[in-house]
Amino acid sequence: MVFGIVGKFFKRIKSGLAKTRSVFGDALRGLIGKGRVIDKQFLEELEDILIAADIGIAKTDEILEDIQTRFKQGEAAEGEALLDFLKRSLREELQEASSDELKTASAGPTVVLIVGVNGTGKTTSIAKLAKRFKDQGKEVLLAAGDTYRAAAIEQLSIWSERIGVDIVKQHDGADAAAVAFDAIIAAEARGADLVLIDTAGRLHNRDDLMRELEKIRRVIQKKYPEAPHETLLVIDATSGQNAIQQARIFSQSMGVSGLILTKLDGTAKGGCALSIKRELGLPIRYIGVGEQMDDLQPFDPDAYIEAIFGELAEDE
Ligand SMILES: Nc1nc2c(ncn2[C@@H]2O[C@H](COP(=O)(O)OP(=O)(O)O)[C@@H](O)[C@H]2O)c(=O)[nH]1
Ligand SMILES: [Mg+2]
Repeated sequence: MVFGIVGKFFKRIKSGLAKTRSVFGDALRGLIGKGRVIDKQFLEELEDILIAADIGIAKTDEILEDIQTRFKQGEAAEGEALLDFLKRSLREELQEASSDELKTASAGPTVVLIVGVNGTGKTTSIAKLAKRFKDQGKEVLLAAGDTYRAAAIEQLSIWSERIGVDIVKQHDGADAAAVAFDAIIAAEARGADLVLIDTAGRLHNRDDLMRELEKIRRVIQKKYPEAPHETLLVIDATSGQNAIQQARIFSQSMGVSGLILTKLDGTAKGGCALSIKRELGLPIRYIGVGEQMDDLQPFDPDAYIEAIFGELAEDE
């Protein structure tokens, strides 16, 4: 298999990105097919496809320019060569994905703070991460830091039971920072490896929310100055440019270290991984490609590009 991508893992990504592949991949192959004359019409059609997939204007312009310098105008370029060029160009954009899954603590538990707007998938992503790390033999502890709604605490409690990991929680309306602090103390006491902290995505207003999140960080840092070891911002891939706006607000005040891009299965605009990464300059750490427990995967640029182009889709 190309790039040595593991079968089962790749299957999940491939099925999760089916919408993007059926629009973007198919359109590309339709346009380029067995080759194309590089002319104005071709460039315009290609531009439409790249923009429609949400790859972003900056990257699209770059690709169009590169094509004009690499391929002779007015002459037929081989389909294979064009597709290869496009793949490599998009792949480059996603390059610096870190090879480590998560930055871990040198001593004591690794603390991961999960932030993002309501409904983006924070709580379910925490459940998926907890399951993932538990399966790797790690001891995981959840912190129900979205104390704004009782339902949010309940939701995380249900996940903790299903997955079989412990949870630290208080009543709704409790101080989220206190919950986070309790969780860290508990994690240290029992020698847990990983603490995943859920947070609210909405409070009375944005300033309140940012203050609450900052307070959580401050309180954690009293105990472990280098924590949280990761602050992952959850972004809903179906919300387009809006997602980038939200991300800016969070990353300005929260020291976000990476992104979890959810709901890629719900959009044909899977190219947003490129525009989001480019605009925010933050690495994508995990992608959500469905509602099942194993539908959160470490972001693998090679697998991602293969899945949206989809040549491998015809192999099976
Ligand atoms: N299809 C799909 N749905 C997702 C994904 N991630 C989360 N969801 C759904 O999004 C909804 C909101 O998720 P939740 O974790 O409660 O969001 P929160 O408000 O940020 O905590 C739930 O119905 C999840 O099942 C994903 O990758 N794909
Ligand atoms: Mg939630």
